[in-house]
Amino acid sequence: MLIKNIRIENSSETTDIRVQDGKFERIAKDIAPLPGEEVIEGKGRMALPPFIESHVHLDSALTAGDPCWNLSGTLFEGIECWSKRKDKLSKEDVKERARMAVRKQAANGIQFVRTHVDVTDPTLIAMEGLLELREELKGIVDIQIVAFPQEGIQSYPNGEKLMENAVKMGADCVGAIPHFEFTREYSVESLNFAMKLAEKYGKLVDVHCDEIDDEASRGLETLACRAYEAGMGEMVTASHTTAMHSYNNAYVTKLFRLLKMSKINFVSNPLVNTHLQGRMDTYPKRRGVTRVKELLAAGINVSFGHDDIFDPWYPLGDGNMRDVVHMGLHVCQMMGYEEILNSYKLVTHNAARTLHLSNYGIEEGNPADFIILDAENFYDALNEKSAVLYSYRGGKLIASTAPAAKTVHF
Ligand code: 17E
Ligand code: FE2
Repeated sequence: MLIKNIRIENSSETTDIRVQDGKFERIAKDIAPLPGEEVIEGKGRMALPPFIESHVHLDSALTAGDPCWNLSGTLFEGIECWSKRKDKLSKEDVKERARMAVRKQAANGIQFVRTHVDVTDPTLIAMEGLLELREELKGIVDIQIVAFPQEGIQSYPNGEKLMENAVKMGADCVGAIPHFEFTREYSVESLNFAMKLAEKYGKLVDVHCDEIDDEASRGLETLACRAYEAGMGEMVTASHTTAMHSYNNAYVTKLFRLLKMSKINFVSNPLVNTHLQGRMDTYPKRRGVTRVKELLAAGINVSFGHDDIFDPWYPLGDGNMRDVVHMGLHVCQMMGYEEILNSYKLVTHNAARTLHLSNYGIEEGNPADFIILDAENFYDALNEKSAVLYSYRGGKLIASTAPAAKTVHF
């Protein structure tokens, strides 16, 4: 297959791309078609490496309102609603909803997903379901699974055992939720446990860390310190870290030294955390999104996640990373021209680093995983809500969208 006249990322120039045996065989200007070769005219549109969803909860996807709506809009009421829904889970129910959610994601150009799966359930049924779906979709949309202790490790009956069992079953990453543990001591203990578990089994770590508007919630310093001391920083991710929004600047200045030394990754979920945080405030209301702009300026790796698709924590969402980027740029005040133009990196390259993907990117020799947007650059794509026209995985078309035709009658 030969794609003519395509722009790679935000390039001002167009090029041609030959895909052969599922790989980018050649990227150069003016490649002549081989006899019988399929030729696709790129028309100067933009090609990107596929979008990556670096933080979502597929086990709860598409359950909003069942059995109750989260009326307060808090994280904690969401956890209560979910706890009731958990009683009704079956493997087929989990697989079916998660599969529907992944199909929505794929339609929007996502090919790699990191999902958290709640393991505070003695049956571990959601974990079983997601592990099966991971196998089913391998090579089409790759799923990474985090063993996520929604109701705590130290604060939930047999929490440690459930975590270890989930890892033995095949989870890719170890999670934790320090801000939800009963005490500060449990919070520290849970992080020590998670790091040791990951080290023992050679797993990545992704912690729901300080997702609360409490400036005293300081799981992050413990996580970063353990990661630094174990030399595991690049394998470790701190998700949410919304308390950092409320930390005082003197503390943040001190903290950033450790964060940089530790080399840990961050995932911010601006869509969901602007909705969930600040709920106990009157006015002014905090935004509750971590300090993305400052983390990036310090050279720390940050990606954006959607977090939820129509579930107890978020009543909207159709798995489109563009919505996440749009909200994130606003709420983090990253609205300079270059910041908007390059914001796709938050849901592509930066996320690839967090997920430890190899051979990712439009380069000769890599698997031909890419998407084509109906725009010339990402600034326009974001502003005009341009469709992801094609999503190719290993050179095979896995999703396509016909752009809506708009007519103005004056
Ligand atoms: N669980 C949690 O602890 N935090 C979240 N943001 C979601 C689930 C979606
Ligand atoms: Fe989350």
